[in-house]
This record gives sequence, structure tokens and C-alpha cells, in this order.
Amino acid sequence: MLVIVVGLPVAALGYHLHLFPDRSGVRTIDIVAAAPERGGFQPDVIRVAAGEKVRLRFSVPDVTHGIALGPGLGIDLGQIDPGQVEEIELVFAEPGRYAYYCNTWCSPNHWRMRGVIEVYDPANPSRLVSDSRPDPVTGALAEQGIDIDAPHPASVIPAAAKPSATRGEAFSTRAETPLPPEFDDASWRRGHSPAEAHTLLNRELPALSEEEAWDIIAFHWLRDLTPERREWATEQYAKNCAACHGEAGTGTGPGVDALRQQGLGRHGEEDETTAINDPQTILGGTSNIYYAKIRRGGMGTGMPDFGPVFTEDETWILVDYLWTFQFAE
Ligand code: HEC
Ligand SMILES: [Cu+2]
Repeated sequence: MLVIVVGLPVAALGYHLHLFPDRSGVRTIDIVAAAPERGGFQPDVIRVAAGEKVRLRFSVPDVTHGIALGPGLGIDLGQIDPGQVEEIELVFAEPGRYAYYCNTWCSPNHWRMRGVIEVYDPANPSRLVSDSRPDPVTGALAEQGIDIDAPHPASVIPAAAKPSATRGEAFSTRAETPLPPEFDDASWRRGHSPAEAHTLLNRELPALSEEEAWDIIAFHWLRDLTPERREWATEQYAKNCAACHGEAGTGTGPGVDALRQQGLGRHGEEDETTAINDPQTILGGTSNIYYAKIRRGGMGTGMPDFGPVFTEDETWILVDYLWTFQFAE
């Protein structure tokens, strides 16, 4: 009798609370975060109204994952171990598309571990939440006929160790040797490779030594990287890029084996991830090309598309940071 009289209502209430754990106007969305081989994020698309308060609750069944949300949200729940649950409450002010993604190497397909948050306009819920507007840089490169997937070997590289931005700054600010005005033009710098800048310096200031020319280029290619931006990029590179490109940019992270097995290496080669620290490979490319590659990802290679994860400005910070593998600050 007791079981029937007391137990049943309690069980029903408990079940009700289990279904609706919070009645205070916060909708809880449970998301299982498993490696892609075991189903990835489930669900991998969620819909949220702009202005609605939601609680995203991530549980991890298999191996340690790192859960972050972007672009531009600055939310990183950190690493979550099997059996653990992490949650976050948030409100999206505007309609748009956001992503939740794993930033800890968890499996050979780790980089495919993504989920989409569609934030719709509650006044117009059936309207499609479109992808972000076409990227201006990627569009301009296509118009100029620049193939961001083609190799771009440098025509010249520094003879000795890493060129020094510090020496380059001292030289660049000395009044008696004005540099070509292009060097002060951020959009010119983004559209030209360091090798092209070197050719320009050689032509305009033939008295410069090789070392001086490269130091000047080092300064100008690193001048937008403030300490705060550098700190942000260092953390993001370690979490999102080092697994494949290597902590020191050598192209030998733990993810490279996985890419090799899947035939997803560089430029159609089976077994290579770009060595971002290699002058020959990198100094012939432009910031615009690297920006576009990071946002769009590779074509049939293992390079993920980070457009859904980072804002345009965040992508520029990463691009600026990549030059630190070539140039000393
Ligand atoms: C899963 C492995 C993987 C991860 C993670 C990864 N990359 Fe790559 N990346 C590649 C591969 C493979 C290539 C070469 C193929 C290509 O260019 O499409 C590449 C190419 C690139 C290139 C082009 C280099 C060139 O010579 O044109 C840039 C720039 C780059 N990655 C930056 C990044 C950044 C920044 C991150 C992190 C935000 C990152 N990558 C994360 C695998 C990866
Ligand atoms: Cu992962």
C-alpha cells in the first residue's frame, strides 16, 4: 500500500522533474559529446530563439574532449572527462549561426567533431538561418584567379636564422632610410608575400644587406600582433592547430598519422601536413591566402574549415601569429 500511495506519486514527480529539470524558464538541451567514430555530437544541430535563455549540458561518454563555442563567443568549457558533465547558460541576442566544437585531439576524426547552433528570429521562426555572408577576402582571391590550394614556394628565403623584428623595427624607424610606402599599407602587406616584399626592398633600397632586408620584413609582418592578440593566438593554436601542424610548426603533430592513413595530406600528397615553420613553403604565400585557407579549409585534405568557429578578426589574429614561426619578435 505504502509503495502504491507514496511511491507512485513520488516516482511520477521524479520522472516529471527528470523531463523538465528546471521550470524557471531556462530550456535545457542535453548534448552528448562523443568522438566522431562513436557518433560525434548528438544532437549535432540545435535551434534556439534569439533572446531565449538556454542551458547547454554536455556529457561525455567515451574519451576526454574539449568543448568550446564560437565564433566570437569566447566560451571554452575546457576538457571534459568520460562520465563528467559540464553546462553553460547563455542567451543569443541576434539570429545567426554558431558552432560547438571539440578542441582536444580525441580520435583520428577529431577535427570533424562539430555541432551547429541555429539562432532564429522568434518573430519569424520559419525563416532560414543563413550561413554568414560570403567572405570578402576569399571572394577577392577567387576573382584574382589565385588558387589558395596551389603550392607557393618562396623565390628567396633568409640565408641564416630567423630574421628579427626588433632589429627590423630599429631600422624601419630610422628617418634617413625611408622604406617604400607599401610597407605601411596593411592591405598591401596582406596581399603580398614576404618574398615579394624582399624583391621590392632589393629594387628600391639596393644598399640594404640581406639580413637588414629580412629584419625589416619581419618587423612589418609581425607589427599587428599585440601581446594580447599573441596570447589569444598561442592558446588557440595549441588547442586547434598543433595536433596537425606541430607545436613548433614543424608539421609533425600526433594528428599527422591519422591524416596519412586517410590520405588527407598536403597538396594531394598522402603523407604531409604543412610545416608552417618552413621558409621555403611559407614565405612565398600571403596573409590573404592563409586567411582564406583557415576559414574555408582544404579541398579534400585534412585541413579543417575554421570559418564556422572563428570570426574574421580572430582568423586574422591566427594568420598574424603564424608569421612568428618565420620571424623572431
Ligand atoms: C586535422 C589536421 C589539421 C588541423 C587541426 C589544422 N590543419 Fe592546417 N593544414 C592541414 C593540412 C593537411 C594542410 C595542407 C593541405 C591544405 O593546404 O589543404 C594544412 C594547411 C594549412 C595552411 C596552408 C599552408 C600553405 O602552405 O598554404 C594553413 C595556413 C593552415 N593549415 C593553418 C592552420 C591553422 C591556423 C590551424 C588551427 C586553427 C590549422 N591549420 C589546423 C591540417 C590541419
Ligand atoms: Cu576532439
